Amino acid sequence: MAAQSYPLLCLENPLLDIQARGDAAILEKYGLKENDAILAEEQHMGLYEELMAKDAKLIPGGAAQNTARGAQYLLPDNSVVYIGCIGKDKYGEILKKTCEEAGVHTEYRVDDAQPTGKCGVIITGHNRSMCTHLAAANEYKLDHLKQPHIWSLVEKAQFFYVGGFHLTVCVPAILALAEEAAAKNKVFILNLSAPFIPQFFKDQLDSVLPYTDYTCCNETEARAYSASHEWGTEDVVEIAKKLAALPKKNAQRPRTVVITQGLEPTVVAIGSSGNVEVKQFPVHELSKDAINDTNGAGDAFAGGFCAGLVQGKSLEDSVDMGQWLASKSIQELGPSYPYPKQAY
Ligand code: 26A
Repeated sequence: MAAQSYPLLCLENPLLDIQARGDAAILEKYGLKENDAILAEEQHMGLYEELMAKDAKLIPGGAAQNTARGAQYLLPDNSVVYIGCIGKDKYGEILKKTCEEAGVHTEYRVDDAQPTGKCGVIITGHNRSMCTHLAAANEYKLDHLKQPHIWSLVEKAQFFYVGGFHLTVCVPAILALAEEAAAKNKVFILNLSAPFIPQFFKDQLDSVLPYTDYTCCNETEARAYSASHEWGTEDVVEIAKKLAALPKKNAQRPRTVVITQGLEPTVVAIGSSGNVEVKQFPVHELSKDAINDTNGAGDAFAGGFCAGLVQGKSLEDSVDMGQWLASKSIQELGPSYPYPKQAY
């Protein structure tokens, strides 16, 4: 029997979110900013138990895994496969089951030694601070991707979505997907994921960026990219234009840069040989009372946007699908989507 094919293949770090409401005191205790995402160090290890004691909820997370579930929410059955590394434990089982229920096919590497990764999420008002202990998620290996039954899924996929967070884990696997996309004129999408990626993983990011057909980020990540490359501008439109105009491996497609900025309009820059076009799309505003929490809003946007691309929709429609799914997700607890399914 011919193996199943999935048009959209996503790669990144499967994590379980441990999410609770918090306050300035707990942020200060662990040296966290109210709206940020960082990698946990020794001094953060007590955070997870402290959040559990605050009646934290365990919610499936991992940025690109949220995006994979989001895209599948809007696409026909069997459209999305997600790849990453989990541990041999209960948390890993929860992630697998959640993806299955969302109709996302998973091909996890299962690490023998490390537990499934977790992300402490502290909610204060409409902000979320995330502190990730990658554990097993840090053990993803190119060998896993190159196994024949998995590489055949890569060969059958037409769209690749990689979370920039994976730049801290396995650049060779990201580049293998990027090369496949460039060689066969498939679509490669990268999310910058967090300010610390352009800041501290600049070289890794710069090795992948030339392959991107779509580069997605929010305004803070865009500014962090500009700062780390000494562009001398904080203007989101300027940064979008400059990102779009960076060198590109596959000259058959222009680079499209998509920058979300919360309630402000989504900025899109499309680069084609020295001539960059900019468009802005206002968001459909949600009343503040309707917001549950913003954890996963950007992932949901990316999920809706990718679903549009996979369906061959216009840029305008794809952005609209992203904004629609983001507004649905922020009305749920954590990076989740409404069930029973709502139609776009
Ligand atoms: C490497 N890091 C820091 C991370 C993450 C991450 N996903 C992958 N790698 N830090 C936070 N997240 C996820 O981001 C989602 C919200 O956008 C969280 O698990 C959360 O679900």
